[in-house]
Amino acid sequence: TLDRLEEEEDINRIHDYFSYEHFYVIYCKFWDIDSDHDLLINRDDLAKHNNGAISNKMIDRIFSGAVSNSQNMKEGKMSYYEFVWFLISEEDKCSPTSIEYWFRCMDIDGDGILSMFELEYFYQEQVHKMEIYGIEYMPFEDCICQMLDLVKPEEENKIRLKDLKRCKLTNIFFDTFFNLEKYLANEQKDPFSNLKDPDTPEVSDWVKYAEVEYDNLTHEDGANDDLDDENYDEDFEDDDDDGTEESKTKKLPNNNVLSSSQRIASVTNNKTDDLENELKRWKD
Ligand SMILES: [Ca+2]
Ligand SMILES: [Ca+2]
Repeated sequence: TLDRLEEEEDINRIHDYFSYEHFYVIYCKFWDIDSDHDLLINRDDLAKHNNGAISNKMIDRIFSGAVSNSQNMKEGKMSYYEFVWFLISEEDKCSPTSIEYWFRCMDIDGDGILSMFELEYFYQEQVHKMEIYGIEYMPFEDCICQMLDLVKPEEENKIRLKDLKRCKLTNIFFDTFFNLEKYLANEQKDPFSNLKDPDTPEVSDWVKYAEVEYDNLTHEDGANDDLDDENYDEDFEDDDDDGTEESKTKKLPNNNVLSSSQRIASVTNNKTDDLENELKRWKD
């Protein structure tokens, strides 16, 4: 029975990870940047993600085959399946899978060590952007002191995967090197505010992100479309009626107007089964 219990817990976890809301959020993000809607995005599409938050050097690394060697990636195209992996890694930089993802991207020569040279290579682009925006920045030497202090690698000046997996603030580490927007936001925050409180149930950064984005996307739907007042009200009434947890995960807000996200939803519905299978394969 113990085995079975564990198994069930596992199934619930997977289900938590890939609820309908999560599919919806990932799909909307994908659809947004997939300008010709052929369900493949290229490097320039991905560079548009979150208004260009990810550095160009990192985008190039993602498309270099560092994290995926699939046929479409070899042809410079990222599928929805690889985008899922990317987005979860991007929004939850503390999970072991994400740490591996970004480590492989940053370890340019693949020797299992993030060298000072590799770190500087990524930091240069951040500096360049901060110069353009007129933001005061730390010289690389100071930045690296801070990062080594954060990660505390076993061997001096050599950051290995196991060092990062031990570190509790890998989001700060990674954002420093390739996500300027999040790096600057982290600078404003108490670095330890992200540490998990052992007394509260653990909610991953990914789940928090997906909840906020799902809310934004479903409300945007009412606010951005050219609705007259009547439809606008109905939109929100429906939203309220569907407020229970169960219905929220089972269906989308039931608008009377064919909105952009409904069109996405109809595509999503057709694809969800395929994607779900694909995702399960990926999880295994
Ligand atoms: Ca496309
Ligand atoms: Ca290396």
